[in-house]
Amino acid sequence: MTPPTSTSTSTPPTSASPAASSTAPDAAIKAAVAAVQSVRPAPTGYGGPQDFISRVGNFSIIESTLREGEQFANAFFDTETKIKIARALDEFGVEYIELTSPAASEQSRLDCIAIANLGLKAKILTHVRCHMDDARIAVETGVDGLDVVIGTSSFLREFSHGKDMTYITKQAIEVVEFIKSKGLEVRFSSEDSFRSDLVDLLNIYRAVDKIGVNRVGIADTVGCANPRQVYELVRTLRGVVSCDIECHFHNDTGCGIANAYAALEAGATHIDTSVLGIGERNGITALGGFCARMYVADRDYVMSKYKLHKLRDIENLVAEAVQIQVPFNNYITGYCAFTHKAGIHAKAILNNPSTYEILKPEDFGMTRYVSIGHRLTGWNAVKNRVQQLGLKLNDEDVKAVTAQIKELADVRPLNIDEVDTLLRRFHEDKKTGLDESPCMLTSDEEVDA
Ligand code: HCA
Ligand code: CU
Repeated sequence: MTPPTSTSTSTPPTSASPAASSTAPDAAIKAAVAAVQSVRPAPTGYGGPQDFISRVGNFSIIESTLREGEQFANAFFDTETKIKIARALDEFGVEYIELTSPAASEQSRLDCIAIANLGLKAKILTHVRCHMDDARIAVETGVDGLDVVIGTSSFLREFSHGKDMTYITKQAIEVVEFIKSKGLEVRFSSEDSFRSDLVDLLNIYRAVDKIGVNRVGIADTVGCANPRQVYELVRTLRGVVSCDIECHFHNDTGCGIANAYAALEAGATHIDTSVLGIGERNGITALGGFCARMYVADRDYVMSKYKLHKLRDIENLVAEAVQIQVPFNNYITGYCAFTHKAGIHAKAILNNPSTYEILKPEDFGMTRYVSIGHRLTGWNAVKNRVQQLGLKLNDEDVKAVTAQIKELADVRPLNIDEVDTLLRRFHEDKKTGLDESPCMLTSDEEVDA
C-alpha cells in the first residue's frame, strides 16, 4: 500500500506483486480507501481542541527490548539480564513488556515463564507467529497476552510464507479465537503493513475486530513509511475498527519517533519501543526519544506515567548488556544533550533555560552544562563561571579575560580546569595590581591538543 501523497517509498516490483486485492472491497472499505486516495490538504491543526481522534495525551508503551531488541545484532540476554531489564522497565512505568516467542527456543520459553511470574505491574506479552502451534505453546507460559503477527505484503506472501489473504484471514481468526478462549489479551498485526494492499489490510483487521481482538497492529517492518503516510493509514484504520491500534516503526530512514507521533495523532493507542532503539538492522522507535517527543507534547501526562529520571540507568543497563556505548547525540542522555556552547546560546540559557531547551534536564535527572573554553564563548557565560568560582571581577575585567580565553582557544580548546586556572590567575593578578600583564597558561599547564 502506497498512499498517493507519497513519491518516495518503495513499491513492490510488478513481477513480485499479486497485483490487485484478492478480496473484493465492500462499500465501507471502498469509501475508506477513497478517503485515503483523495488528495488531502497539508495536515494542519493536529492536536488542537478540535482534534478528537488524537491520542497524543493518552497512549500506552509496549516495550519490546526483550523481543525486537533481541533481534539487534549484538544482543544476547541471559535470564538474569532479561529479568533485570524487565524489572527496570516495570519500575520506569511502561504498560507492557513484550518477550521473544517461546517457540523460538527452549530457553526463550523458560524465560517467558520466569518473567511472567515476577508479578510485575506491567502486562507481559509474548510475540508469536500467527500459527496455532506457536499460540498453543505461548498460552501456557503464564503471560498476560499474545502479540500475533503475520506478513501480508506481496513480498512476504510470495517469498516468506507463501499464503494468500483468504488463508491468512482464516488462520488469523482461528488463532485469535483460540487465544481469547484462554482468557488472554490478543493483538493481531500485519508485518510490512505499508507495502501491503490497503483493501486486504482493512478487510483482515475488520475481520479480527469483529471477533473481539483487543488490538490490531501496523508494522513498518522495513522503515519505509513517513509520518504523513502513517497518519493516513492509521486514521483510515481508526474508521474501520473499534479495537485499539498498536504501531511498530523501524528506523531505517530515521522516522521511528516521528512516525510514532503521527500514529498517535491519528488515533493509535499503543506504541512499540525499545531501549536505545535496538532491534533488527538499525532498530525501532527508541524509548528515550519517544518519551522526549511525548513530553514536549504533554509534559504532565508523561511525567505522571513514567519515572523519567530512570531512563539513564535503563539505557546504561541495556548498553552494557549488548556491548555498545550510548551514542553521543542520544536523546536526553547523550553526553552533550544539555550542553550549550555558542556565546549567544550560553547568555540566553543563563537568563532563561527555556530559550534553548525544550526539555528540562532536571525532569530527567540530568544537568545542564555551559561550555566556555572555546573560541565561540561569550563574556556572559564567562561571567557566570566567575560568579560560580566566587571571584570578584567587574564586567570590564570579565570581557578582558574572555578575550584571553578566545585567543588561547583559537589555538586549541581549553578544558574547564584550564579556564578556571586562567580566571583565578586573572583575579589574583588584579588583586596584586598586575592585571595589565598578559594572563597566559604556562607551558607545563598546557595540555596537548
Ligand atoms: C519482524 C517482525 C516485526 C513485528 C512487528 C509487530 C516487524 O520483522 O521481525 O509485531 O507489530 O517489524 O514487522 O518486528
Ligand atoms: Cu520489528
